[in-house]
Amino acid sequence: MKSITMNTNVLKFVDQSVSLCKPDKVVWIDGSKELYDSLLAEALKTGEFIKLNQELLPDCYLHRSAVNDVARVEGRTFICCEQKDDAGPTNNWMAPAEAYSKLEGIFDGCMKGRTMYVIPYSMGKVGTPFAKIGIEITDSIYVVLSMRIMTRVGKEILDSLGDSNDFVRGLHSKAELDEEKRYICHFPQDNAIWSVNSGYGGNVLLGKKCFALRIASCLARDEGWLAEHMLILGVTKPDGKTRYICAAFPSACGKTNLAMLIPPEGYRRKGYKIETVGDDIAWIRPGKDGSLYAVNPENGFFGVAPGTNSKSNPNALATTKKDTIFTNVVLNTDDNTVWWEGLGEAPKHAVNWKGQPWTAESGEKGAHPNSRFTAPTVNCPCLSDKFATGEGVKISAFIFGGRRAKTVPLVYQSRSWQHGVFVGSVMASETTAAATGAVGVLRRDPMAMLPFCGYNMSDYFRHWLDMGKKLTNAPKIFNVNWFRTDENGKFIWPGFGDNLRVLDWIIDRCEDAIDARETAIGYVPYAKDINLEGTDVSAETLEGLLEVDKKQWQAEAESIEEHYKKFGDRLPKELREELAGLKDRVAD
Ligand code: OXD
Ligand code: MN
Repeated sequence: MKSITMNTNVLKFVDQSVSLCKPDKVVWIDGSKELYDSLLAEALKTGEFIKLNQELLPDCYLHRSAVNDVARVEGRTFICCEQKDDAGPTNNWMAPAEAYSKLEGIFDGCMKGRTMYVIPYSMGKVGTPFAKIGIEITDSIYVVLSMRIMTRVGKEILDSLGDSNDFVRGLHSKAELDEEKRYICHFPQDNAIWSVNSGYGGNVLLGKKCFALRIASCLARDEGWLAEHMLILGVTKPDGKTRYICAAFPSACGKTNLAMLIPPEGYRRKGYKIETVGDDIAWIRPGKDGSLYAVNPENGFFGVAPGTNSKSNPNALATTKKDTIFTNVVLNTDDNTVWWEGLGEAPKHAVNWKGQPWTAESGEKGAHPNSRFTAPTVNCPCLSDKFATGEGVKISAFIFGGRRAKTVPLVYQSRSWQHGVFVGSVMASETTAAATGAVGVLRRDPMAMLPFCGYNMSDYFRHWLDMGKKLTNAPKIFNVNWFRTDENGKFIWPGFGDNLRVLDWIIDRCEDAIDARETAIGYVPYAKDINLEGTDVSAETLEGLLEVDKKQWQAEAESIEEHYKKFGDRLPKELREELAGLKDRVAD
């Protein structure tokens, strides 16, 4: 097929990839419906896609990844910069020359007998100051059809690139799906990403974690902005004004649920509204007014299916009712629809995520815990108008959070920007199934960026501290914990829509509309200031949720000290000072 650009940099990149991978043919993804339809037909023919009930789920398809390939592989994800120290203690590192040579061996001839697809795409809306362009080369139709949902794809992206060399080069091949030879390598100095031997979204939809976080975090450091693992939501209060909040949580901590929250009945009646701008990634730039402005650079949601239902997240469920690719969920063979744990009664006749006959009585999970839906952002019933404009929304607050059974109160506000950076740098949560490895273990996950920061995390903290100095109207920084449990291990706070009660307090604090109690860890609400009307939560329970126990925080400070050890001397001294301040304040 003829190329659809004259850009010599793009043509060279494609030629080099062809010489290396040796595909039978090359197809340029021009964004035309005819081309997508033909790829879909091929994927249906080979079984890569299964057509679902088109009356109930129009344009929806099921895809299954290989059983050994169901999650991001942090152990095989590398930052390939010249100096190991520049990747830092939290990343795997390989020297670029070594990585290129190792991966060239694997890519060599890997597309023989296959088609190479060239996908021009943009993160952010083309023509806005936020937009950045990528070219992903792949041998996977699943990748092409998913990138079509997750990003803006087509010939117009190349037109807007013109002759420029300013694009991220992504090379992906499923190769043999060999776990031993699976690598996700990032080359920040070349703006390049090489991913091989995986077909799982998080490893292969290169616009998402690889570009929009790992590579973009390096660009953001160099260019003076922030690329963050954050949702963006708008809260409209009865005064009709919308305030925007960015929030970072580790994977599968209810981030998509918070982004699409439905206000409790009483709040709806008063005129509160929540709008979603993004559920996973925020690109954030300072404006001329000294505030920060954020966009969601993606064009779709890659959400965790299990647990999504009409109570936890009706908006996400509605989003998946058309134009969606489901991965590794259960196929209900009675009506050819999909099902996952948490979606109500299990189907009588079904096929599990591995493609085997399955019933709930087997005691095994039918959907993989990390099964996903890939759905267009425009399907979301509560999508903000601001999404389509691609203009940044002004951020009032940053929220950090994680799953903490004890210690961390429902919400607290940091004492300053610097203290807020400290709070983000010590974020911690129990691990989930979105990443491979142990589940349920507490791990520190600074700003939820541990697997996504493309450079030394100490320098990333430094960048956050420096950004704050440049802002005259910086967002306030908060920490939340929806997950405190009672002595029986049950969650105390109802969560979901009721989290708006906490957002409401946060907004009041941003506008200096309300007092707070100063504690050793920051500002905590007076219990009377969190509206409990319409909940089963008693004032006494809330007092408990807001409690700051000095003993527990002494232990926390010790654990933070341990966490900081791995950063050595490169850790900004301001953060050590913050830790020392915390220690002082929680001392007996
Ligand atoms: C995701 C993740 O898939 O954070 O969004 O793992
Ligand atoms: Mn994520």
